[in-house]
Amino acid sequence: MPSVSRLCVAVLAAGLLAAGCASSEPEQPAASSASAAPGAAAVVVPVRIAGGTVTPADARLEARVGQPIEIVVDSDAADELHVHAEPDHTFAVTPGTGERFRFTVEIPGRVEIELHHAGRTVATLLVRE
Ligand SMILES: [Cu+2]
Repeated sequence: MPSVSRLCVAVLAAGLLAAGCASSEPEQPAASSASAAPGAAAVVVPVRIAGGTVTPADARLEARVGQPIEIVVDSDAADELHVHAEPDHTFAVTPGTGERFRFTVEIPGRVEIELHHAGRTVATLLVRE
């Protein structure tokens, strides 16, 4: 959705990364403890786009700073995944099954994962130190 993309750019330009495209809630400080060990198991987020329906819808997930996060996409349409981390990540989704996108988050906080063409928030990660 172009208007969402533009809003997103505006939000990014304003430096309000943790607030996401569609939300202005204050960021919650994360409780501090040990960081994820190198080689920690990935948080896997299965995403499905079929006939214009996206699942999941804003799933709530937790991860550690530095822990790999892997989004596995089955889709019948092209889209754009946007991860609202600092720095943010944008991945091009192409139609197909088992497409994998992997990233890590280095700054604790709330990270929204959005599909910009579908205009949906797929998941929100709570990333702790
Ligand atoms: Cu976005």
